[in-house]
Amino acid sequence: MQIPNHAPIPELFVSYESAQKLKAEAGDLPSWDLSPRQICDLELLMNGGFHPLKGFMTEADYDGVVEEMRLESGALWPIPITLDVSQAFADGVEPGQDIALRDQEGVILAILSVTDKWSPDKAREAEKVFGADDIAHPSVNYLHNTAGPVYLGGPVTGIQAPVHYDFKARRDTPNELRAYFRKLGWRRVVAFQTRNPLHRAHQELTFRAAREAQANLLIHPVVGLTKPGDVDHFTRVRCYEAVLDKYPAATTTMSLLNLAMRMAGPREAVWHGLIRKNHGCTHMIVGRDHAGPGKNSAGDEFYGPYDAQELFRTHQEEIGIEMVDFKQMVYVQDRAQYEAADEVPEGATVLNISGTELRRRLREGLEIPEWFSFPEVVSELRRRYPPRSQQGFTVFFTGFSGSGKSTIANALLTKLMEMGGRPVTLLDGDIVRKNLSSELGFSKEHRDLNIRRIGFVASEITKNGGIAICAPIAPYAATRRAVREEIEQYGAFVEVHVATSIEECERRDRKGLYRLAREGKIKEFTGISDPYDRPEDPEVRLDTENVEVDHCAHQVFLKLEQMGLVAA
Ligand code: PPS
Repeated sequence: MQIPNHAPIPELFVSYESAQKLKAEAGDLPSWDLSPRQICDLELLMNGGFHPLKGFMTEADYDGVVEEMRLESGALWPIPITLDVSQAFADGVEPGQDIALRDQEGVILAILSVTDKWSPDKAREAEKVFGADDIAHPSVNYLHNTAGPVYLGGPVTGIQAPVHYDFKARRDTPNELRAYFRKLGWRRVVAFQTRNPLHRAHQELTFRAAREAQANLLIHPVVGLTKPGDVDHFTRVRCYEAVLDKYPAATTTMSLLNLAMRMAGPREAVWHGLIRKNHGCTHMIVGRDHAGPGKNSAGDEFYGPYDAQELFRTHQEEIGIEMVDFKQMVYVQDRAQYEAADEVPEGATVLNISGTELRRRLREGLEIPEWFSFPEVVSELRRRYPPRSQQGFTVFFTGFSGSGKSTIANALLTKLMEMGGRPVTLLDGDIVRKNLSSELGFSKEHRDLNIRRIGFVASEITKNGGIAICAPIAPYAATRRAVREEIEQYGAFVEVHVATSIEECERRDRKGLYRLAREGKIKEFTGISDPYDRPEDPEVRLDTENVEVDHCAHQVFLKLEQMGLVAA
């Protein structure tokens, strides 16, 4: 049943006194530590954002939703809201039992009275809900590779909402937004769902949508989980705040929605509509490719560009919210203004900058024109995505003991320090073993741990805009790959293979260790009695025999220049 916008939406919280009592009792219950996605889902279940759901879905609700977008009651609901758990946890829980749901710090947020426990057919869920059992779809990937194998369902009793430390004043429950609209006398409100920074085209289209619907505007960005690789919400919120000033006074507001998106295109649009209805909106903008997940593994789009609008239109009445379908806005150069793509006069010059092109310009520090975005937004994005020559990165030397890693790494360190600009740290094998890994030996397990520690420190340095130079032996390819993946989330990873042969290292034997290894006095010695996986595709491979150290360091420096990591 739809709740009229002037009335409050039912929440799942109990009174403060009951919550205190429940909290004390819940200490004895089996407890499940919620994943970040489950915390988002639970928050919207408890605060009424997912009304009419009263808990995590039962098997009957789930089947109905997967097959025909309907709960057992017949109500429209397109996305499964399920509590996935591990097999081990599920084995210890039976229907009829209560479990405590905790956040990642262990705070009890709710009690789930388990009525259903089942192992879902994930391939069917993927096909029906997301349109294909293809892990190129982020939610299908999540379903198969992150979600647990068993679902628990049943009603939820809310004890307390998840705590947020960021942008508190910008977060509103459905009832808080309903009350706000009532207080301001906003009877018609058009919601704009977004997971991206707003540029001029978005401002133009939202403003027009509000005018067309004769409504006030709610910018309602998602700050829960969005598509992997999106601009982080801290940056986005600062950008949104800058754009808010561009709307006529008192027409527009912004509120942050802690939703975990599923990128389910058409079904997601319907879901967003139901959620916005619960938040007291009367209209919602659905644009081209709403909540699109990108391309499938064959390189084609998962959904047609207007599938979301079509499905929304079919169910509009039941959702209880009117769709404002939106045409793409483009900049018409001759008229120096934005216009709907389908209204542009023939022959006019139209300008556009795609998301990929914007990222390229940010990366390379190129101009982003005024017609495209607001200077405040561009400067926030530039702060977050400085050009490569100002970003952090890691140079990771690998090679046998005595291959020359430390000497070349030191020479590179000096060159980079001489240049200045960014802090540089050298994590040399020996130094790390003294300071970070003094308790470790040279078993495979200990070497892995050692390299992972180096990787962690290097990733933190890289994330914070510094340069990390690492110089361990790092003999195992799999561990080097893991470190690369960790660091590449934040900046470049430059693998340098110091390819001095084992024969040459042994001939040099600068520390006398090879002789001891040959005599069996040092065990598990790399290259003698322990393996070394030769890097297959390093960014740089150095031949050190008959070559000056300085020349080797220079080769690495040239590579850094070529990659745009140091200014030419
Ligand atoms: S690893 O495998 O990456 O964890 O090794 P690393 O931390 O770089 O440490 C290598 C230095 O330790 C000395 N050493 C040994 N190396 C290889 N195998 C064994 N068993 C061993 N025992 C001691 C050696 O001096 C290495 O220093 P470098 O600077 O590489 O010559």
